[in-house]
Amino acid sequence: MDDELSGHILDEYPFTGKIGHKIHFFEITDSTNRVAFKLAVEGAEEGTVVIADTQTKGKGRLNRAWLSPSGCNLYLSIILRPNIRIDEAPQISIVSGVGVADTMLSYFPSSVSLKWPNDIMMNDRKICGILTEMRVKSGRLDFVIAGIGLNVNMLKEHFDDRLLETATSMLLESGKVYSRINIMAVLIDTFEKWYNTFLNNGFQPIHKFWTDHAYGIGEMVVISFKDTVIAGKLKGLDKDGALLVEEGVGKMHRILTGDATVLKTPKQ
Ligand code: BT5
Repeated sequence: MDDELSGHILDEYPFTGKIGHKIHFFEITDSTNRVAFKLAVEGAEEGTVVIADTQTKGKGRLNRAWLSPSGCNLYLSIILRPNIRIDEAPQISIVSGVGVADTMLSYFPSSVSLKWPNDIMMNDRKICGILTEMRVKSGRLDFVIAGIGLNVNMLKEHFDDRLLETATSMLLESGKVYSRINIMAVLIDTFEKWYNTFLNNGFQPIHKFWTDHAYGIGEMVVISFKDTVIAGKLKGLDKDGALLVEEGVGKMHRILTGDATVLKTPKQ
């Protein structure tokens, strides 16, 4: 595949905003989130980006693995230092999802949706996962790492059997090969736009975008977290970013963490 992503290409690219003013590129690393976390602990500025061509230990949530083959996808982590309360930090996960979904909408205007808590879906398949990790220092939010894994030119042979059923890439959706540097530039720009919207105007505009593009609203959903399972109707996000699931009539659960399985009703 001739879609090269290198330190040299990134050095030449005019990232003019706050995000991407400093980019650390690795041909190979274990996890860009781990590297970004370490840099942030050492004092790296907000907007610093860590990106790799491939990861040997790409992380999902709850110690799950993120499949990270070389030469085809984007694996990047952004250091953010928002001046918000600790209990507002999970909203950064939603802000990040909105940034990626809006990026995808400029390539695929009709088939992008956001699945709680952190997946970007394309035609019912996962095209991007987001892992946010934070550090609290002296009782205050020190930083948040927004880790984004976006499947750009990934081919069927890159997936294992299980992911073949559940995952996709931009190439698989359109038959086109994309320039990763161009996608990254749009992603960084769009991410910054939504991050600034959040900082300047609060969570409400993020909530609106998420709701307008949510996956599975009104459908039955099963939420699992550790040993707890809740089944009910997916109602949306509350004003703070928690998921609302209605079990039976009127018994509303406010869910902050977990995995969602949407049980889609077959289309007539
Ligand atoms: C996520 O976790 O979706 C968060 C993934 C974040 C990855 C980025 S890459 C850059 C940065 N550095 C890191 O080390 N991580 C971040 P979760 O919701 O737990 O989903 C993980 C599940 O997604 C796995 O158990 C698989 O089922 C599936 N999966 C793994 N690799 C995938 C891929 N490339 N595309 C689609 N699905 C995948």
